[in-house]
Amino acid sequence: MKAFPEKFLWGSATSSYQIEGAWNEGGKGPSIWDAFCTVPGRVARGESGEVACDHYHRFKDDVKLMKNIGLHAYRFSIAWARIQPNGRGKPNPDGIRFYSELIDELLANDIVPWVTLYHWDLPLALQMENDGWLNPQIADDFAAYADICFEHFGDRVKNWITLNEPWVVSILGYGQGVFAPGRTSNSEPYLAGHNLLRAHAYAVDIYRRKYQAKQGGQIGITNNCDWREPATDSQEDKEAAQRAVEFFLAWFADPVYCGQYPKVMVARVKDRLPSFSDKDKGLLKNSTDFFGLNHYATMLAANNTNGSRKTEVYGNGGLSEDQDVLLTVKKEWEKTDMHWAIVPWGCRKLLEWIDDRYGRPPIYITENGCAFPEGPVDGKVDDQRRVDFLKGYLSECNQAIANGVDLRGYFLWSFMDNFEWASGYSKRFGIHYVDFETQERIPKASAFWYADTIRNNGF
Ligand code: PNW
Repeated sequence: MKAFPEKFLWGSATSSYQIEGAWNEGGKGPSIWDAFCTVPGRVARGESGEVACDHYHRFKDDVKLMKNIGLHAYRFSIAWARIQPNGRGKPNPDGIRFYSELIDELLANDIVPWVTLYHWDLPLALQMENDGWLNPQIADDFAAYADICFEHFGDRVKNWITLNEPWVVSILGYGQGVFAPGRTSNSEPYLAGHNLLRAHAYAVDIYRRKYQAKQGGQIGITNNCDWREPATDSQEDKEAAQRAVEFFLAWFADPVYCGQYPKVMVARVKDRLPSFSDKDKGLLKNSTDFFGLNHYATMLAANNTNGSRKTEVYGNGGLSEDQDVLLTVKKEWEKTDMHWAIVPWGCRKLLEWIDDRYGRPPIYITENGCAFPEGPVDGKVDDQRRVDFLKGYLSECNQAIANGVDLRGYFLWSFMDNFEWASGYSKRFGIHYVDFETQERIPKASAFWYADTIRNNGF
């Protein structure tokens, strides 16, 4: 049996646009994902989050399901456009009420809420009127929105995550254009990333000055990163793998720990990488109370001088021409339905890399999981491959802890099948199966396995 530390936090996660539906109810304004889904060809089969899991109406039943598997914690996100329909100004009472009731329901069931303030569903008005994350003004807008959330929910919410995966927002939203707002550029990702970091820092500053002492919570940021293993033992490939992780993760983690971008990025991106003002540097440095990590996959990295060979994998390491890194996967590695390679030891190596670079920070894995297409047979869903995946990744987490990493919790993505962005409803990450016609939920074998694991604090 793999036993975890007594206080290890076992959770599961979702996000607003992926599960709530009710896209225009309760005074909610449109978000960039509501708009993006209407653009022909952007989302598989023209699907959208209009209804999704109808969680907005079914949240009480969903909390019951969480209680059934014994979750300690539930990570969800707040839709900014429910709180401020135009992204600015007075809070919308119905939006406040919805999240307030959800939080109360969780607490009544002994489930600790972990709240993400931004999981990609930017109020459309801020995109149309202000160019979204390209405009420096957004840092103040985001901080004002965060202030409203701290004020209304902070008496009960003690765990805040400012942003989910600024890398995805920047690279997939402004570089490759496969996510909202669908822009393609080799400079905008660095500008968007810069303003995302500033927004994070301004929100944390408000929390720390106005709320933290009184409310007694913690606040941090969640970044995503895959592991990059050197393709060969050559010095060049080792450097390429290191460079790839810096372009992926240190891009956002160095500023929040050290107040600056990694040297390798400054040297290579040159004037397309903005620089921080002294004020911003000061606010960024040490602006996270924990390291939030979303981790899914591993690739091999080789040096690729002058970007001569092209990596063509969805969700690759970013703007590859800036990195001169060629990414590949081993044929024998098993892949999920997203074509992401299942390499559990990659998770341990990444945790150790973080531990080393940032001086043993407390780490929470805020997402890990896999898409497999299994559906119900005679009312049951046998997703043994997901159970195997979880065993593999959790074993390596356990080993990382044994090796000295301060890993404090794990949130399984996802609590239920949901709207998987550009892939629509076809990619199923949930430990609960969702029938999107009837909205019936069926716990998969992995949900029962996870319940046992939580109960035993190991497996
Ligand atoms: C994360 N990539 O997204 C998100 O936080 C979730 O909302 C999402 O459902 C989950 O992972 C599964 O996709 C990512 O291309 C999307 O590297 C793309 C990438 C990574 C994470």
